[in-house]
Amino acid sequence: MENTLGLEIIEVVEQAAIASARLMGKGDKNEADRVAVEAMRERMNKIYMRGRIVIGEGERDDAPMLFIGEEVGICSRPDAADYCNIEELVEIDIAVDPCEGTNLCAYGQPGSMAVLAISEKGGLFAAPDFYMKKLAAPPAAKGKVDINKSATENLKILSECLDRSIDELVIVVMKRERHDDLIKEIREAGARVQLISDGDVGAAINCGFAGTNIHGLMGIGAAPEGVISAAALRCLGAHFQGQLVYDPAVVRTKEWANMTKEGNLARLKDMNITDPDKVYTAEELACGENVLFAGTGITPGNIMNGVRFFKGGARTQTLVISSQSKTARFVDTIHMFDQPKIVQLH
Ligand code: VTB
Repeated sequence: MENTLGLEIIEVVEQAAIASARLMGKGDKNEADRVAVEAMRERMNKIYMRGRIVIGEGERDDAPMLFIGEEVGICSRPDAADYCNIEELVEIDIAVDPCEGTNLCAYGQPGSMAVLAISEKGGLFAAPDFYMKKLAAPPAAKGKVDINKSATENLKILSECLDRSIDELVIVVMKRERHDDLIKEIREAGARVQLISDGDVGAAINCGFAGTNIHGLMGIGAAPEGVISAAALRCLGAHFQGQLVYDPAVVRTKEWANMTKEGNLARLKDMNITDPDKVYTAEELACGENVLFAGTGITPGNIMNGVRFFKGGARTQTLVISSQSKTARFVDTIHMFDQPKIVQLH
């Protein structure tokens, strides 16, 4: 899978990031998202693959593009038999977030990325549009920290696994009212908190690399983003656990103001999620034999640069993590927009 798709997948996230970056700082998050979706879809549909969106912009009715269930790639077209040897092509599931951290992009803040994860069919958990309690930690703490334990206990475990005192730990938490108690607990336990306004995928991935000075991600973010984070962290051998959150009183967002816990539980049941309290590991959320994560920085982040435009082009940085080749590659690309066509000499 990696051999045939890897390079083209890089271009998918690069194109989405460039499109969004043109709107960086313009204050219009919907437009920053829309152009990324369009660019991602256009590039994806030029790839010889049979892809299906399992995590995307929402259900078909409210998302015109990259909606859940949408088939992408040349070999998904009705006339695919004319182009591809369909029987031989592996069917691929794709989770996308074309502009992760739309607010960050719209307001010129660090940490927005164009991201996706792919795997063979059935290899990614089709997370519903719910919230998810998340715990991410470096490889050394994998399987040792536990989302069922308190933050205080997990900080002790982290400090042992990483061989550093608790006050040397930095934990990322999204700045939300629902995290007030969690933030207080982390601080009281002696660790330091890095508050972010958005973009918990980037924060989770930072936990997978040494030298980022980020040692954990705790708190509640969106579930689809949790699956993309899990895909990256699984490939990196780092820790990720996620548990769906369905109680509006816990989430405390105005979007969920009119929802009820009972109503949400019924929605989950309709989606065949029989155990709504299940704690999923990275390996369960991204269970495929081969998993690939790709992300391009839109605005600058901790481990990746954002898109930088120059006369006639742009430069991007992309992180590609593969479970198959056990590699994390940083791909630095110069895009030449105005390059004249090379004349063929006979
Ligand atoms: C979460 C988080 C994302 O938006 O979805 C957040 O996972 C929205 O949370 O990384 P609220 O509904 O509480 O605002 C992001 O930060 C950006 O898409």
